[in-house]
Amino acid sequence: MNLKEYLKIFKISNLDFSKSLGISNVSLSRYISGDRLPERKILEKIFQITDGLVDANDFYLEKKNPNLLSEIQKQKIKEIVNEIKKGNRNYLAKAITIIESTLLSHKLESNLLLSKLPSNQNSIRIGITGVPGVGKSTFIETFGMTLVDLGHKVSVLAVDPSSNKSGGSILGDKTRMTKLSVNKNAFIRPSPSQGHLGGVAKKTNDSISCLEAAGFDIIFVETMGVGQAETAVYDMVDIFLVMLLPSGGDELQGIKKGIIEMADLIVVNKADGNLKKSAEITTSEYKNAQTMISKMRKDLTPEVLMCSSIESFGINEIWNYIKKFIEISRNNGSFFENRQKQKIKSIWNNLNSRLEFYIEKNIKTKEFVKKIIKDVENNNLDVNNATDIIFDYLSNN
Ligand SMILES: Nc1nc2c(ncn2[C@@H]2O[C@H](COP(=O)(O)OP(=O)(O)OP(=O)(O)O)[C@@H](O)[C@H]2O)c(=O)[nH]1
Ligand SMILES: [Mg+2]
Repeated sequence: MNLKEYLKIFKISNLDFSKSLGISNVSLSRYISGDRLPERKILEKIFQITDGLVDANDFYLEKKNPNLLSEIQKQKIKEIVNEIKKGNRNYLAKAITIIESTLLSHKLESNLLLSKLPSNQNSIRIGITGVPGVGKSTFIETFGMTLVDLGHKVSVLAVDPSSNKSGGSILGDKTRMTKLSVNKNAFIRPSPSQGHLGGVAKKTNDSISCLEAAGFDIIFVETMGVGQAETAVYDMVDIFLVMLLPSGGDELQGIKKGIIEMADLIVVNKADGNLKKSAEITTSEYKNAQTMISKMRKDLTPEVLMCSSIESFGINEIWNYIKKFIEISRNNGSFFENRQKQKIKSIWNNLNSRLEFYIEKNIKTKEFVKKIIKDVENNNLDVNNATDIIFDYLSNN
């Protein structure tokens, strides 16, 4: 990190910093502006005082630092931020495209953009999971339209890293959300289909920030009840809804173990026609089982409700429960506490996924690492020693 950034982030004045270095404020300004390079002793001191965050490279490489945005780029981001705040959908789409891009220049733009967006604590983030075909998209269409009619601005995102169809699974879902997808108070975005779950989750989290800054107060995040995406979605929403088919237990339905325990709300869908009776039975079975379920972040016992997304039955009860859940958690503070925790958690999640990427690109490709792997394959080196050698290299790098 360069020194200027360091002082800004840690809110240290130039004067105070120059004093701790034992140099004049003028000398420090010259180092910061790049007019002069600090001598070795000063570099070492800076390294120590900043806990290694500012090192010699940050001075020598400063002049050709690619990590800087041009004035034109900064201006562009400023314009996007302003337009997003006005609720401009085209700019919102532009912003999300930048967030989802893998180009380095876009990454820098995206960081600047996200740092300028106002946070919005008035929104409700609703996660929805359930096996393919349970009716998540149809439910979001019906429920979403009800909310739009009540004056809300509704957005729909998806986390589906397994999908490599262009545009992700929601593209197909747009045909399930025919009314919502053309409504000016709704915004539907397919899952970023490239990359690992960690990357997709980060992009979804960042998109949520854009949508909230644009005034969307209801954010649906849909994911399939298979794979690992549920936990990622659970960690980005205020309330987590698990949708079930009107027959059989969760194992029979193919719902992964542990998902039911995460639910703040269970909804048995398709309670219509000749499925209604089984929906009632499934609902009461789950209601009875609820007493056994551990509460993860709840002030309410998770509710089990029944609905038909096609006939719009049960939708109001679901909305009332969500409102009650959010109101209680806002009043007792757990809503805000949860969002704070989620923010911190995303730092570690983002770091993990960046580290994974770094190992893939910069470590596995090193000749000496390849040699170590060969040695392990030939039984000349054991796994623990190999791991230690590579980790030592990684942590000293
Ligand atoms: N009878 C009945 N059918 C429904 C209901 N909701 C959805 N369906 C049907 O169930 C099928 C799957 O619906 P989707 O909304 O695409 O399900 P999904 O959970 O989003 O599926 P994926 O996105 O593939 O995971 C469609 O044929 C819907 O018409 C309902 O309330 N009643
Ligand atoms: Mg769907």
